[in-house]
Amino acid sequence: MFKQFADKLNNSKKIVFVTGAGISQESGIPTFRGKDGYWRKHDPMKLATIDAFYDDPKLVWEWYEDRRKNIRSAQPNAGHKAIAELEKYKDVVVLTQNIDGLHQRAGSSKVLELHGSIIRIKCTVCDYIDSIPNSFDTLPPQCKCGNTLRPDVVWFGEALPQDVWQEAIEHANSCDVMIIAGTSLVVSPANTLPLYAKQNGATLIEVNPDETIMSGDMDLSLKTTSASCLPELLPFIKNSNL
Ligand code: BV8
Ligand code: ZN
Repeated sequence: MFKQFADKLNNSKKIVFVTGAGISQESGIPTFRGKDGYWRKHDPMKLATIDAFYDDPKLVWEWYEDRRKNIRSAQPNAGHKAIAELEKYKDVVVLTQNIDGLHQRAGSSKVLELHGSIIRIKCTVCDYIDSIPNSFDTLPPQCKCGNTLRPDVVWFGEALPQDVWQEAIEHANSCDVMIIAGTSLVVSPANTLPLYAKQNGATLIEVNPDETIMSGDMDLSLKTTSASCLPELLPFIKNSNL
């Protein structure tokens, strides 16, 4: 699959991965827009908003608790593991839209969570932030300041954490290969990262069984799944010295 880019991959210094829900699909985690994305007939796009949270914080918490239970019982797949393995040979950075933490569980050390993490909570008012306890006595859980706690994720209409976003742009601007795996590239500003890399002359490789809005701008668009495809990268990288 990667034969025509063997030299580019072999000589690459820095590889940046931009990933989305599709890379965790083979770990049994529903994607956002796929037919399996709906929860109790709720459209995830509608639930992942501050308005939905203030309308019905218990419902939104139940949604995250359901997802968290599913994520806890999930395992990183061959796609996550291949990316982690590549770190032995190249400078690898993962810019993920996923809040599931599976890249880190696979062993990736440089992961930027553009949209936050489901295993962190924060207060809606004070600056309390913490990793999530195993379970809550009541939903929505309360902060010691008396206000409501929320998952430390970025909801639609909310800005991304600026320090994380600025760092993500720097990585996109300084890579020589960008691999975009398992994302529909519908959500902004994450979907602008390939543009930064392209402007920097990087080689863009897409891994997605379906067409995306940027498939035409890719140097290589592999219409397959990430768990079956990404392990095939290793032979092209292994025999190159750092
Ligand atoms: C912001 C965290 C500004 C929570 C998420 C109108 C037009 C354009 C843009 C907008 C608009 N209205 C609003 C906007 C901006 C909005 C946006 O982009 N909306 C889209 C829907 C149009 N963006 C925002 O609101 C962002 N914030 O702009 O702030 C601002 C600035 C200053 C001050 C205030 C505000 C915030 C966006 C982040 C939202 N949070 N997640 C949670 O997860 O619960 S987004 C969430 O959805 C995910 O994180 C992810 O980013 C996104 C889902 O996209 P994908 O991951 O790509 O998943 P999807 O299901 O779409 O696709 C899966 C793909 O995988 C498919 O292509 C499929 O074919 C493929 N696939 C499937 N199986 C496999 C596979 N590929 C490989 N292998 C497989 N096995
Ligand atoms: Zn508080």
